[in-house]
Amino acid sequence: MKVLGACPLDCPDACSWVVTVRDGAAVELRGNKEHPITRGALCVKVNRYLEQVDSPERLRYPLRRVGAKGEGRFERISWDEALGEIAERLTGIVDEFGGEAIWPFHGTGSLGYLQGLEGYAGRRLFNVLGASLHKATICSIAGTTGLKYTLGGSGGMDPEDFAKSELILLWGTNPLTSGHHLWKFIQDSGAYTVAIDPIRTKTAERCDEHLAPLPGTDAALALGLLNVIVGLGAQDQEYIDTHTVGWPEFRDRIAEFTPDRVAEITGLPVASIVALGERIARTRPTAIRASQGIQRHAGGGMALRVLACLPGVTGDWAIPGGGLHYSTSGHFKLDEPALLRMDLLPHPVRTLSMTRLGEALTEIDDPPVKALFVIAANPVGSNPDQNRVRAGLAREDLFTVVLEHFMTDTADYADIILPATMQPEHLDVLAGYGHLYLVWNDPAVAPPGECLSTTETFRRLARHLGLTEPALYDSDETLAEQLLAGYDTARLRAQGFLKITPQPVPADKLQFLSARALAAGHDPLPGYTPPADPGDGLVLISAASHYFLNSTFGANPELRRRSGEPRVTLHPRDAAAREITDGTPILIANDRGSFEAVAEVSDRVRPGVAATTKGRWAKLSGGSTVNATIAERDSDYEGGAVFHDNRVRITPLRASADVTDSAASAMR
Ligand SMILES: Nc1nc2c(c(=O)[nH]1)N[C@H]1C(S)=C(S)[C@@H](COP(=O)(O)OP(=O)(O)OC[C@H]3O[C@@H](n4cnc5c(=O)[nH]c(N)nc54)[C@H](O)[C@@H]3O)O[C@H]1N2
Ligand SMILES: Nc1nc2c(c(=O)[nH]1)N[C@H]1C(S)=C(S)[C@@H](COP(=O)(O)OP(=O)(O)OC[C@H]3O[C@@H](n4cnc5c(=O)[nH]c(N)nc54)[C@H](O)[C@@H]3O)O[C@H]1N2
Ligand code: SF4
Ligand SMILES: [Mo]
Repeated sequence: MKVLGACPLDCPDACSWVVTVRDGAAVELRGNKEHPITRGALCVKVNRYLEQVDSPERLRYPLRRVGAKGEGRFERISWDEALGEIAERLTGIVDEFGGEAIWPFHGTGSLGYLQGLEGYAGRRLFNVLGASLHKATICSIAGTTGLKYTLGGSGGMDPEDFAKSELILLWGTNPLTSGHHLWKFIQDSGAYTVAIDPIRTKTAERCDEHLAPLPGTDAALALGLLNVIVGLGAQDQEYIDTHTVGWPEFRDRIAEFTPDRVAEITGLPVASIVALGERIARTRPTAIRASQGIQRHAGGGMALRVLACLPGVTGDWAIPGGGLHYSTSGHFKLDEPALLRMDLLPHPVRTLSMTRLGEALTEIDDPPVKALFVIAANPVGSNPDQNRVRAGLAREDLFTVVLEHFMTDTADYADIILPATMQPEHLDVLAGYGHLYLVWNDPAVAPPGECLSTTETFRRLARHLGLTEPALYDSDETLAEQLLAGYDTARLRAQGFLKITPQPVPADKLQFLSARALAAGHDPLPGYTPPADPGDGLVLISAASHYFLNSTFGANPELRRRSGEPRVTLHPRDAAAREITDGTPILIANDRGSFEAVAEVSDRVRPGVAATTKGRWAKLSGGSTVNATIAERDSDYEGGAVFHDNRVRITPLRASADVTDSAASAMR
């Protein structure tokens, strides 16, 4: 038997897949050949998904903590005991502190609307309890907000149109690692390709040209390119006059960013800036692919605003194969209100920012967070400020429930662990963020042990709480129907995918001058916001690993073997200055924390920059990871994370005993 499903992971490609079931077991998982983006191929990670499903390490039964928080010692209990205890604790907390003392902390482990998606799973129940709202600030919010200021929406180009481009700028994005299906469209185009990335990534290696600016300076670079374009008189005046707002003001801003000034800010040669500006000026259509990595900086939202203005000046927004693709999420108009049922809230409640978990758990007192539900997230591994997150999770008075597949660094801190189903075992619906297709996932096999879907877990918890609201008991099919009102659900289910009609881009006139930005307290004009880590040392970028998906797969034996030990790459000049050679064990530290790795000395990174990858498990990497060095600081718009705006001191490990001491004392 073959069952259609979809990859649930936080990846733009939202692949459609086919599960082959024999004797009740999933024996094969393949990319769906019919899906126009998946085209039969998954990826190096998800080719091993069934290994994860069948893993001996998989959590199969509810567990109760018997050791200290963080120690990871648990005993098996029944679902009735687990849910009974949770109901009792929640009731006590709501009575004493109010519902807002509960924080449903959602990660991106699954992007399924029913089983995982940030802020969705279980929200109806949390609404009835009056729990705090979760703001998903960890990934893409700054860029999305910047795009909304400029474009009115954040949807952007249809990625399939990249096949029609003549010039493609891969700007702060590494598709061959973090969403490789776009690459086929880039290849089909035959376009001239330029990678703009402080690191010579797998993608940059395959491009015709690579520019390596200093991190966090992209807005200045884009303004410099526009300076060249406008200097040549190559702006599309007709597009500007009919489709944009605020050109005279923006033109003045552009004039401030001469190639000389931009060269100084970005660390790029003047000639490279001028040459690329000239190339853009003469090439239609030009497409920009920027993704989330580029906006993990103090000025990340501003960077996306400026990037979206570029095709507004050249007129590319009006040409198929031209424009900007960041995330297609904004094109999907599903009936989210029907799914979320915010009307069930008894009164307005506060919102807590995902990236400020450490602060919230250790400082907030109005009311304090007393119950934390961790749903498809691994904040010890993936959040900023690992040490502060650990300190918060270690609080004896905090009641932590973790819904998981594996015993992660975060699950070690749980009071109760609830075993969750994996994708071939439950029903779900997803929307791609790197294409315009809805994808459907039917359950193919029965879950192992006593694993339950997130939806069923919350239906049962509602019963244990004695709640009578009928919406808390809707079946998965009903939830999907409510979400997909107006769509042909039968067709979606039968074929596994369905292309949606995109929203117009820009939604109305493109706002060079943004009244919305001004109203939110920001510069109404796009500009350049410099990096903000006040520390010294190299800028450490921790981008997507080829072998892990955030911290998912971080314990898969084969993928760990292939990724090797934790490495930090330094430019030969920066390495020599620190007496570091290739293979030297090093300590990477700042005032927030430290971790250990092996040095890789290579000109793949530009001087002043160091590179590593995200997704390691702390307990499999000597106790801490790069996230111990990252600040819980907000970027410019809406509290976005600043993972790549991170300065660190790097020293050879043997000579750094004193540094370790000072890092440890900084942590205390
Ligand atoms: N250093 C550094 N850190 C980063 C980033 C960075 O660039 N650099 N990027 C950040 C980004 S972009 C993101 S999106 C965040 C992601 O951070 P998180 O949302 O914490 O993602 P993961 O670390 O993958 O953890 C997801 C967990 O969900 C579990 N899971 C998967 N599916 C399900 C399910 O259906 N049900 C349940 N209950 N659990 C499930 C997985 O087993 C996994 O442990 O990480 C951020 N962390
Ligand atoms: N294999 C794999 N795929 C993934 C993920 C994963 O962990 N592993 N994570 C998924 C998730 S959650 C997300 S959000 C997406 C994110 O995917 P991407 O947007 O690709 O995110 P990153 O890998 O963080 O950054 C992309 C590139 O931006 C570069 N970069 C960093 N700072 C700057 C800068 O200031 N300027 C410029 N020009 N470039 C910069 C980095 O060096 C990196 O090569 O990928 C998804 N896909
Ligand atoms: S992680 Fe991305 S590329 Fe890999 S199977 Fe999932 S959606 Fe496809
Ligand atoms: Mo993300």
